[in-house]
Amino acid sequence: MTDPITARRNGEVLIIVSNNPPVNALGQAVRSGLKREIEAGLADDAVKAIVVRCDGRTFFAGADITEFGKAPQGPSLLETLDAMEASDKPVVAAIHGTALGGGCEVALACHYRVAVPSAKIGLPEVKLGLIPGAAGTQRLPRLVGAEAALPLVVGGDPISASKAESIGLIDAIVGEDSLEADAVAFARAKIGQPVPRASEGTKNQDGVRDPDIFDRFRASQARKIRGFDAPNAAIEAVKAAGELSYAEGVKRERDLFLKLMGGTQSAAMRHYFFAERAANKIDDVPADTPILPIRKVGVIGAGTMGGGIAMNFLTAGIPVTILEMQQDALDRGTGTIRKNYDATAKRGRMTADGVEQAMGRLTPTLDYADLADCDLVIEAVYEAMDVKKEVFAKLDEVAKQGAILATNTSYLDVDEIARATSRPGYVLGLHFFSPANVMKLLEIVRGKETRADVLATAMKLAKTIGKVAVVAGVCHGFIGNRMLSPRQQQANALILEGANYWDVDDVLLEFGFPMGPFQMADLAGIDIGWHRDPSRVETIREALCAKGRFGQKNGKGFYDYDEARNRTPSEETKAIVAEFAAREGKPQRAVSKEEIRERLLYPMMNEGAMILEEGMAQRASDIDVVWINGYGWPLYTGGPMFWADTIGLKTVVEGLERHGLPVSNYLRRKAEAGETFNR
Ligand code: T1G
Repeated sequence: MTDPITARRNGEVLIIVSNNPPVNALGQAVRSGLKREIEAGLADDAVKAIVVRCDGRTFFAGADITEFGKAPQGPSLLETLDAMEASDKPVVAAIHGTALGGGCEVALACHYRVAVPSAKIGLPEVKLGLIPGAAGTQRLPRLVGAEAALPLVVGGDPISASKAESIGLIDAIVGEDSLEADAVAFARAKIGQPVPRASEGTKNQDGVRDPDIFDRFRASQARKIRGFDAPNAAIEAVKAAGELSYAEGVKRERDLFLKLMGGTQSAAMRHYFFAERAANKIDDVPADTPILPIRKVGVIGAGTMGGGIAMNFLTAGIPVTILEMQQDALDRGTGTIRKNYDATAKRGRMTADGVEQAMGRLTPTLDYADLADCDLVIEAVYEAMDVKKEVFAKLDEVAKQGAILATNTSYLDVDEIARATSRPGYVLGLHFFSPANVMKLLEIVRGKETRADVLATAMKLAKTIGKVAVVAGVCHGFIGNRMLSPRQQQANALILEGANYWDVDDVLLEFGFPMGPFQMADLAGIDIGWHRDPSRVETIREALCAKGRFGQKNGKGFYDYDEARNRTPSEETKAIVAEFAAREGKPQRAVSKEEIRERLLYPMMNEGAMILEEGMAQRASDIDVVWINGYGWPLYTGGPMFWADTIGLKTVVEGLERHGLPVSNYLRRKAEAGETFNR
C-alpha cells in the first residue's frame, strides 16, 4: 500500500500532503506518516514553516471509523498533534471539503487555519455516539469560547468557513482555486512570529464567568438529545475545558470518550453510519448501471401526499406537473404547497425568492396529456387497487416511452399495478412517508420486472431529493409497515387484556420512540375512516368514537387534552376499553411494562427475520435504516435488527415463546446457531 503521506518543500515552507481516498480518514498509515513528516520538518533547520493539507475531495474527514472496535494501533493522533502544536515553527492547516472530527482536531492543533469558501468544519463525533478524542473538546473552547463551542461539539453539525471565521475558528478565507499557494504565503508571513496555540487560549473563561451556559444549552437541546449519552458527555467535556488545566482536561475527555466507545450506543450509531451507506447499494444492479435523465416529474393527486411529494422535487430544482381531477382539489393542493413553503421561509430556512422559484417550477393541470413529457410520474391517489390500476392504464397511454411510472402505495401489490401497463419494466413503488416533504425515508419497491436502470435511477434520484432510500420487495406493507403491523396488533391485544394504554405508550417513549401508538392515534384522529354510526361498535376505536372521543382534534381521544394540548390519561377511556373487553369476553389482568416491551418489539424482529428470509429486504441493516428514518426507532439502539443482535436472538426467541407468539424458522435457526442478523 503506498504511503498516504508525502512532504515537499516550497522554499523554507514544508508542505505535508495526505492522499488517502475517499475522505483522507486518519487511519494508522496516515497518522504514522503525519508523525514522521511533522517530526522531520520540526527537526530540519531549513524548514521555517509547515503547511498541512490533503489531496482529493476533502481535508481529513476524521478518524477511520472502520478501525473502531479493533485493538488501537499507534501512533496516537493526540500525541502527534501535541508535538506539532508545541513547535515554534508556524504550522498552517489548509482546509477544503469537510474538516470533520479528527480532521478538525488536526486543524485545531495547527497554529493557524485557512480555508476555501466552500469548506466546512465540525466535530460530528456525537453522531457516532462519541465525543472528540484528540483534544477537540479542550482546544476548541479555548480558541472560540465555550458558548460558541457547545453547538459544534454537542450538535455535531459542521459550519461553513465563513461562520468558522466569524467565531475565530478559521483565521482566513483563501481562494477557492489557490488553497496551497495562499496557505504557503500565509505561513511564510508568520515566520519568526510567536505562534498562537489553541491549548493556551483563554476564551474558555466565558464558561467560568457564566457557568449557566451549560445548563441553558442542555435545556435548549433537551428534546433532541433525549436518551443519547454522548451529548451530555460532550457538555461535560467542554465544561471541563474551563475548569481544568489543558492536560487534566484532555484526561477528562479521554475518560468520557473511552466510556462512550465501550458502550452500546456508539456501536449502534457506528453501525447506522455504514448501514445508511450500504442501503444505497442494490446487490444485483451494477454501480455503473446507466441512469435515466429525470428532467421533469409528474405527480398525480394534489392531496397531502401528492403535494408533499411534489415539494421534494420542486425544492431540488426539478419542475413538476401536478394533476388533479377537479379544479377545487387542484387549487387546494397548490395552495397547501405554497403555505408549506411560506412556513419554511418564516422559519428562516428558505428565502422568499427561493419560495417563488420553487412555486415557479410547479405546473397544475386537470389534463393527463400534460404528463406526456415527464420522465417520471408518481401517483398518490386513493389507496385502492382498482383506482391505481385505472390510473396506470391511463398513464401507460399518455406517458412517453422510457418514462418511469411510480406508485406511492403503502401496501398494495406493485406487480399487479405494473401488469395494468404495457411497460412493467418501468414500473416501481416510491413509497414516501407523511409528511412527504419532511420524512427522510423512501422505500423503493422493486417489482418482479422493474429494470436495473430504473432502480438505479430511483436510487440516485432519492439522493438528489435528500431522501434515505431502501429497496424493498413486493409484499404487504413492504418493510416498514409490514413490521408495524404486529406491533399494532400486540398494542391492541395488550389493552384488551388489561394493560393500561398509557403504559403501552410509555414503554415505547422510554425505549426512545417519539410517541406511542395511542398518542399517535390521537394525533392522527381516531375518527379517520369511522362509519359515523355510534350504535355499531366492533373495535376499540369505534367504541371511543361512539362516545365522541375523536383525539386531539376535539380535546379527547385515548387521552384528555387541555388547551395547551397537554395530555392526561382518561379514566373514561379506561372504562370504555374495559367495557369493550368484557363484551369480548376478555379476562382482565395487570400487565407489566417488561411484558409490554417484549410483546411490542420482539414480534417486529420476528417479522424482520421473515422479511430477510423472503428476500424482501437486501440486508438486515436496511431494515434498521427503514425504522430509524421512517418510524422514529431510537438511533442509539441501531434499529430493530441491530437491537435484536445486542440483546441476543436467543433472548428474542425465549421472549416470543414466553408470550405464546410465533417464532419464524429463520429466526430460530439463527438463534440456535448463535448467529446475529447484522454482524
Ligand atoms: N472513516 C472511514 N470511512 C469513512 C469515513 C470515516 N471517517 N467517512 C466516510 N467514509 C467512507 C464511507 O463509508 C463511504 O465508503 C465513503 O467514505 C464516502 O463517504 C478522533 C474519534 C466526509 C461528509 O464522522 O460525514 O474523528 O460506502 O458516502 O456523502 O476525535 O463521509 O464508499 O465504501 O459519506 O461525500 C468523525 C464521517 C469520525 C465523518 C463525505 N468523522 N463521514 O460524505 O461520502 S470519529 C465523521 C462523513 C473521529 C476523533 C474522532 C461523510 C463525508 P463507501 P460518503 P459523502
